[in-house]
Amino acid sequence: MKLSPLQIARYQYNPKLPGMLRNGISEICVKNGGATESVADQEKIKALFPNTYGKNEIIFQKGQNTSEAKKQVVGVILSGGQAPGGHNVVCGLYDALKATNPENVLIGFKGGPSGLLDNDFIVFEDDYINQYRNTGGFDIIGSGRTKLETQEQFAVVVDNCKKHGVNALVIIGGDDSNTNAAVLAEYCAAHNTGIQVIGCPKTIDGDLKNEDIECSFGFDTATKTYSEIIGNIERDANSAKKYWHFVKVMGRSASHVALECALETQPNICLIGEEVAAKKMSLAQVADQIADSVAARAAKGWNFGVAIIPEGIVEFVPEFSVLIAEINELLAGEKADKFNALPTWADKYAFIEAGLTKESMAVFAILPENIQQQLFLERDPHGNVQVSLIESEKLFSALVKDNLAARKAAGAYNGKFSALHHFLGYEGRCAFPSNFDADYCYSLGYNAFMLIQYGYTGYLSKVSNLSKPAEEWVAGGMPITKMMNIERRHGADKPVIRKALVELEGAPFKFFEANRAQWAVETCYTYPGAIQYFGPAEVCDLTTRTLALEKA
Ligand code: FBP
Repeated sequence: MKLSPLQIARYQYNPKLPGMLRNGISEICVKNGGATESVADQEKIKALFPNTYGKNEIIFQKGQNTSEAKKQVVGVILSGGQAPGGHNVVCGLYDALKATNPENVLIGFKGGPSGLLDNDFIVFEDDYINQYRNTGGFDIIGSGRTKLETQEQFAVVVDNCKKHGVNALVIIGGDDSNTNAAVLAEYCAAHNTGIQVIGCPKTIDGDLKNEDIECSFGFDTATKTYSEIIGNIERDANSAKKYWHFVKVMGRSASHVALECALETQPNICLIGEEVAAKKMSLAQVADQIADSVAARAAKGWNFGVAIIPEGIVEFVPEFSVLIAEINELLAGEKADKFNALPTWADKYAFIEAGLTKESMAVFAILPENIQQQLFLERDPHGNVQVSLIESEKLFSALVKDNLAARKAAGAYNGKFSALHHFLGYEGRCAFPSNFDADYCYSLGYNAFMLIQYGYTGYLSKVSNLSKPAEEWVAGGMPITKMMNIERRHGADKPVIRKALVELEGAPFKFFEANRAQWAVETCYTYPGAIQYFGPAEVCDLTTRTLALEKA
């Protein structure tokens, strides 16, 4: 395999550990924090997790290592969407495991949770793992979205673990995967399997965070990658002065990615789904807000601009989510076959018109035809519309175009509007991890092994104080049940980790809110440029603006 110069240089990079983990394995001891309780629904969660609920938070500190000396065989999986730094979690885990006892074994189950079910695995060795240090991607063992949630699946997992003598599993994933890790930990404890389960917080979406988890890994690198591109687009827009760029960024539901990119690049417009929902804005109102910026800038002779659109926005527009619910109902079960058998779009349109309420039909009717058709294309495994496939960047630019045409007809606008569209998602998920993510992920993996070594189960590897230099980071663990509450999912009450949406009272949104009126009309673009891996710390070790504002 031919290596790029950066790849070779990144192999030499030594990720920074929190100060308390730097003295060598023999000098890491545990300091107990208080007992924990879940964020809500305490009695119900406690009843569901009798063996793993309410345990102490812990932090590691310098001191005599008192953990039991025994051979450890640890399994690891990567679960869900790729996020930069996943390889370093595995490397940190491997290094701590081998430093503790060279006889210890790390097994990677391939392709995500399905690898655990199919017993598809590799045993890590130095030569193999060294090729992945400080690199992006999840290709070290692959990932997948199979959900591990039934008792039958757990029994298979335990069986497969026993074949290898695995006594601990590390699950690297987002809120759903870590919810499942907690349920698996409880199962393993209840069945006296002797298998510990530890989670690690991953997702570029940034929605796995709370008072304990300051950010999920991958968010830093992905948003920096998108921000670089958005900054470049802004500079192009400001040079050519002839296009409005509509840039959709990933983030399946929460708008953290969009908000962070806006803080980094100061575009003319950034929509925040959570605000749209809180203000119960209609599609027309959102389009009107964007058109105000287009018109104000056109009045200055600036027929160009940049708008950031979060991927999950449409679900936050109340009238649109009602429309989607009605479409899901319209196509439920066999009705989908009847619909798909209709020969022309005109026939399908008539079917839709007959099935939707008057209100939803009014919303449907204002959508451009390509978006209308997208609502009836691919369905997810539950038969629902895949909202993330909707080209919301095109939807909003089309609505803005109509709005401006109406303004022009009324003599209220006399500019030009030429829109270009971009979708930034996969470009950022496997980038070389920033120094922050390289350090954070390595620390999460290293720390996960220390939790295993000290016998914990049902815990999340926790590294905090992240807005400070790595030396001051605090490593420890907390029971996953602490983050849980009961939510309605697919018609049943389920214990789940609460997803973190953008807080409209939080410092990052407040900063954006205080500045956006000026950004909408002026040209205040900032150009973050590419992630820097080598050079002064103030350029290379920057955290996200979100984290900096939250911790200011
Ligand atoms: P995770 O929640 O698993 O981390 O994945 C997040 C994400 O990157 C979203 O931003 C995006 O909507 C989705 O994955 C895309 O999924 P897929 O990789 O299956 O196309």
